[in-house]
Amino acid sequence: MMAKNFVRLAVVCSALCTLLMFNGCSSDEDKEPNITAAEGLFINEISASGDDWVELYNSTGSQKDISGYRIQDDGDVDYELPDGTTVPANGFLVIYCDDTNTGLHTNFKLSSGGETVTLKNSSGEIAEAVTYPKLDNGQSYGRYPDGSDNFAISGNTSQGSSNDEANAPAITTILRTPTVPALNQEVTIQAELTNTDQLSTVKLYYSFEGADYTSAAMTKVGNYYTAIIPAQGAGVTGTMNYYVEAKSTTGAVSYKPFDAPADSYHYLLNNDALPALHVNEIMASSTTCCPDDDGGVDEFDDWIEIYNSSASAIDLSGMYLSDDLSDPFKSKIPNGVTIPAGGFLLFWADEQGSQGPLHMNFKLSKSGESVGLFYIDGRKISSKDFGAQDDNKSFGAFVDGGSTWQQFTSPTPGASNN
Ligand SMILES: [Ca+2]
Ligand SMILES: [Ca+2]
Ligand SMILES: [Ca+2]
Ligand SMILES: [Ca+2]
Repeated sequence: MMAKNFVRLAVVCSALCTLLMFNGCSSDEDKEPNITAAEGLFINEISASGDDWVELYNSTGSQKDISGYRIQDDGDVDYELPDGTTVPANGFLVIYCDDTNTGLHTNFKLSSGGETVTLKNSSGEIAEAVTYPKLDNGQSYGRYPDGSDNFAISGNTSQGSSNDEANAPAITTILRTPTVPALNQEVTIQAELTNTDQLSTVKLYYSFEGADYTSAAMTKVGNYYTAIIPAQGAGVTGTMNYYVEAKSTTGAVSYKPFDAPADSYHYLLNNDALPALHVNEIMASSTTCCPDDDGGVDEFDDWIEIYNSSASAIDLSGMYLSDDLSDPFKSKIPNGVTIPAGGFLLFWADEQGSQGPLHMNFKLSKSGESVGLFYIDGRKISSKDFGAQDDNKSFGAFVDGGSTWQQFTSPTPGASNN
């Protein structure tokens, strides 16, 4: 995964360098030929998050046979379209990038972070290449109008049909301040949009504890459309759900999250007493110490030990671990994870969630950073900043749960440090 991303990054960089180099040249002969555009065939729309697909558009009045054409992303492999593949006159053809490797289904997927899709003709010449940006679920990158040189991110997709009707402003980012609201505190929601030429309205919708959604117009302040969710009153606890809607003057609508209101963002107003849990010991660089338990293969991964100093078992379901104290919701602890009274539990910081519920989606930096345990509402339970670490030595509290930390040459993963 890392290696693949690195290769992709390298390819993007080299493509970018090439582009910059061509920009500096005045000679036309350095430019890539755009064979299909001349032929009226276009990569017209790309979806790369959730469902990955590429839509081709034929702007001419006659059917085009593209048997043997090849399509490729930034990876090393390309995919040959089968015999008999055609794009109808003034019509569209969808190629599904779902890694199934048959018919109109390619042997690769697309990166939601952005990359280049290349179409080659049956002679292997590059017919067209489109570099798309980061895309979220429900968004696509396409030509407006169909077959033109004007690209935009749309908050709506139009797989297999004209882009024009679907063109909607796209909501790229949503921010919440504060990240972890206290009881009876107002909360500011900010939305960043792109493709706003035809923007009509931006609205925030919010609902507390399952009530009907209330809408609030979002007004542009700096780069962001902004609205406020009011404070809910002293002592009021519960769940606030919210989402953002953007409408174009043509009536096209987009949402974030894209399938709102079925899906929404939320925060929790909560005043539970925080549990007696402690970040107790960490390992940030292991080569020989204490491998994890995945499938009998020794993996010398980073880990975090949590200590329950109370006299009762504690259920950690829905709490969070993070290596960034400003991003408490980084890695959610799944349901069913408990620590017995006075007990210890090891979490693996290995970015290998498929290895089980105790595997978190971050690693610890040998050069030092922070690790925190956060409650279900994002409030901090326990955290520790640490400096540069030596291989195979841990850093932990002595005594368990205490505030004085030291290096251990004999780590005690899952057991007392005392
Ligand atoms: Ca389309
Ligand atoms: Ca590490
Ligand atoms: Ca592992
Ligand atoms: Ca320990």
